[in-house]
Amino acid sequence: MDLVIGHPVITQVVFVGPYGVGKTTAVRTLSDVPVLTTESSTSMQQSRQVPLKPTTTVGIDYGEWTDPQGRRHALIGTPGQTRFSAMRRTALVADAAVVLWLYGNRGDGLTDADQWLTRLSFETELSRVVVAVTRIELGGGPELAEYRPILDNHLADIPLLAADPRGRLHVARVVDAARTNLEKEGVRRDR
Ligand SMILES: Nc1nc2c(ncn2[C@@H]2O[C@H](COP(=O)(O)OP(=O)(O)OP(=O)(O)O)[C@@H](O)[C@H]2O)c(=O)[nH]1
Ligand SMILES: [Mg+2]
Repeated sequence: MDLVIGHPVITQVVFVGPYGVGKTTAVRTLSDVPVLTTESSTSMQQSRQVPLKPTTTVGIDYGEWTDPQGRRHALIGTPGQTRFSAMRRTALVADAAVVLWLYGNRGDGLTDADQWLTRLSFETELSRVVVAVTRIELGGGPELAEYRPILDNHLADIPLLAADPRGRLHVARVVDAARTNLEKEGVRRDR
């Protein structure tokens, strides 16, 4: 990968969430430079709710994206597996915007959302977090609106979107929401 020294990146957007939800996919979908990944082959068995996939992120995935207004974003994928959670915490630097990707086709989707927000509340400020729910169209999980009270329980007005990590426009919308949210957070801090 060609990295240009001193290349200005304005926003760091960190993707977090459960194993296999699509964090690496989202980085690959949107990045306009070759993505640097730390994927390793996995021997994890397919379980009821987790897709079988040949690789898992053990460190950081890194891509970059220039939005239509010319703003440059670093896209950072983190590992979903608990055993690599130290890497996630390392990526959650103080000035990062955070996207929590969740499965939208799981019966326990609301519990999962609640547990991830609790976890993140110890690792970052929830005012930096936006929530992106995948796979809603597959069914089997809650309606998008059902996530709202769970989110509000942690912090009012956490942005909530449905998005497919494989869709470029979807991921662009999510990253834009994360950037906008971070800017609002900046305004709140300046007051
Ligand atoms: N059907 C469907 N598949 C999806 C969707 N989003 C992601 N996927 C698939 O789910 C898989 C996600 O894999 P990864 O991107 O490696 O997931 P990850 O979150 O990086 O996983 P870890 O790094 O292991 O935590 C890919 O095969 C995607 O194509 C979706 O909305 N619908
Ligand atoms: Mg990954």
